[in-house]
Amino acid sequence: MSIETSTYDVQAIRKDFPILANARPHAKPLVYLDNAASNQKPQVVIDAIAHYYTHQNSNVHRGIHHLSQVATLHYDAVREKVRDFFNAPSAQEIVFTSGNTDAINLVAQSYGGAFLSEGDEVVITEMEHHSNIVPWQMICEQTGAILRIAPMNDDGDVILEEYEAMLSEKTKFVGIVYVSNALGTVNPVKEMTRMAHDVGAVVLLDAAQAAPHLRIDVQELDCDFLSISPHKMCGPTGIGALYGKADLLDKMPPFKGGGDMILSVTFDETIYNEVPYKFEAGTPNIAGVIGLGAAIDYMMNIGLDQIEAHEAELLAYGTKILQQVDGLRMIGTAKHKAGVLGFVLDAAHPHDIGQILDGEGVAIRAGHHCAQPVMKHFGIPATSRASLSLYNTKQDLDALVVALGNVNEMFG
Ligand code: 7TS
Repeated sequence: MSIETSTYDVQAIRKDFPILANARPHAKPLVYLDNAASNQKPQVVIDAIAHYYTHQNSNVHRGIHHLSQVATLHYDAVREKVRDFFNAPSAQEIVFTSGNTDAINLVAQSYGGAFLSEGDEVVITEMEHHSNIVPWQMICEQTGAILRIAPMNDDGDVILEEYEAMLSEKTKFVGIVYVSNALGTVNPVKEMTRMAHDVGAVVLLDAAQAAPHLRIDVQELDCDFLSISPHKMCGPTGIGALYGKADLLDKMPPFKGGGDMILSVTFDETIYNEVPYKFEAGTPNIAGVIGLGAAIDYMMNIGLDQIEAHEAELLAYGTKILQQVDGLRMIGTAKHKAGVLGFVLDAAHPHDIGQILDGEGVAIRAGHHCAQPVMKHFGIPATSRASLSLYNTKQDLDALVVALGNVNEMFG
């Protein structure tokens, strides 16, 4: 790969992703626009995982033998990479989980279970992914806390005045999606966090769709927790990472019990390990962590600002050319968006669109995108969604528009 500082060499980047050339769905070149669901992996990530299993495989934090020490060294080194990626103050504030969903459940059950009580309020927005809704419904049911929903307008922007008015001394927790997976809205999370802090609430940012596209600085945002979904950022599946402020993680009880999360166990008493190990019970996904480390290196080598600029250009281009398709209506028209082009077409149902596009090698997602309240807001069962990654090109979006023209012809 040769990335010059002044130009973004997307063709060189594409060569890093073997699947982009290898996969030929229905004997067509692959146009992969389902990156919000999961994006593709560069060879360096695939190699890092293979290298780990070929040369370093062993369990971590328990062996005095050479391989276990090597595996532990590489595993813990990734914590430092994630710290750097988030600009977190300390690597101890990074907890590895099995995914973004697992990270949110950890916070809801551990923090919520310990610190929410009857009558307390938890505020989330109308545009959350189900994984930042259901864990809060569950913990509210368990504790008697009340879940409140900050509404959005028809562009897909949170109505900030209503959000602010909803916050009070009763608000103990606020969960906000940083970038909506269904709409692409980039929420003003720094301002929303400040508003929540003004009433003493603790804030979690769901950055599953932000981390692939935007530079994240947890110190600047001042959020209390932030979760990511590495398989949407060139990393493997089955691994997640949670940032949490040290003082909060310290006072939270463990989420899961088992090996590695303890200092000592007797039948009378168990003393828990320090953070972050207190939250990492059992043998972790070591290969997944190694792959995440390689993915972060890969993205940082290209440059997070360069990725953001490239994708912003694609998003503007895609928005412009999609609007030229007959009968197409964008769902999600916020001013500040990232990565996502959601739409409906008069002529056909999203599932039919998805299927016809698939026949032409164009992979998009059709459905409710695990954000059913968003669909309800717009009074539709589903949308079609094209979502971007750092290797996409204007040609990919041109292919999408040509394929949508074919849908219109078939159904028109
Ligand atoms: N939060 C947001 C904003 C998401 O987009 C997703 C996954 C999750 C949480 C859950 O992450 P996971 O990695 O634990 O599953 N979003 C999508 C999507 O848009 N299409 O498939 C998965």
